[in-house]
Amino acid sequence: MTRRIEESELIINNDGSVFHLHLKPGEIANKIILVGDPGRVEVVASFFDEVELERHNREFVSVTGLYKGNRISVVATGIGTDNIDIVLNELDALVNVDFETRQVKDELTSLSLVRIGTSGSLQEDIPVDSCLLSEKAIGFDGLLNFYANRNEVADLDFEDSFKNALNWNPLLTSPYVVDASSDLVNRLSENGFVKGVTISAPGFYGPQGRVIRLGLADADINEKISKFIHGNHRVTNYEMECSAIYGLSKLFGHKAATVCAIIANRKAGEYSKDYKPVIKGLIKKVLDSLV
Ligand code: R1P
Repeated sequence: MTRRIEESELIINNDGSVFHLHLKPGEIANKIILVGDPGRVEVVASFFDEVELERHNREFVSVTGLYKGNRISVVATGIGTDNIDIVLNELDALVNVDFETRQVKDELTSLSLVRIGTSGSLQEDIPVDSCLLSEKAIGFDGLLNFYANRNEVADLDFEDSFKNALNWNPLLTSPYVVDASSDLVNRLSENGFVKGVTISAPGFYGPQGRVIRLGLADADINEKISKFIHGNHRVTNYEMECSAIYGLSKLFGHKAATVCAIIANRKAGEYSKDYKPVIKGLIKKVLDSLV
């Protein structure tokens, strides 16, 4: 007999939907595209042959439909790894918790999650309007450190070498490093995306080394990050969700990968003139890789 999950811990709305996503069990597909921007959901859904359902609550916008006859969902997460904690836990509950008995099911479902995002490059040779597949994520956000067994899914060797190279500031949360699903990376690689290591930051300005009016605790952090090498890996880009998606997916037993349009090159100081067509092309490639 498994534990009954209390009403306060997994909140189910009166209509039977999960607290934030407002989706009911059965309303999401096993293949899910995650996007940060709620407006991007409509762009993904515009490729669907037919739409089965649309739902929204706060920034969490979801559509389930068919693409080339395959059931796919797209869910907007909004910005940040704190939102990813909500989205991943609720998506997992929708497939792996029985909402009637409030118990974890005996037979678990593994989801395939692909994030399509936007990102800033930390290497001069990765230009704006290119697309980058994150083989590994570094979490500056600390989310995974709240969960048991984080060490079992993390690349501890990479973490140590990264912290040493950066002379890690003890006032910051310890970074965690987690790999993408190799299965999804292999499938997405067929599109010829540049591969890299992505930092997810808990902010857009200071936590990504941007100075507008406020100075940084470590003014050289991005320089050190760009030069860092571990084995055949270098750190390629910043965004704000990938680490938590990889970390929680590994703990839950789901598959995850992230592909981003590079819309800024932080080394060259450049920003894309119009990244929307790049995102559109990226969505089509990811959809075709999933079916
Ligand atoms: C910041 O502007 C947002 O853009 C990036 C970051 O990860 C953050 O969410 O991704 P999205 O375009 O997917 O939102």
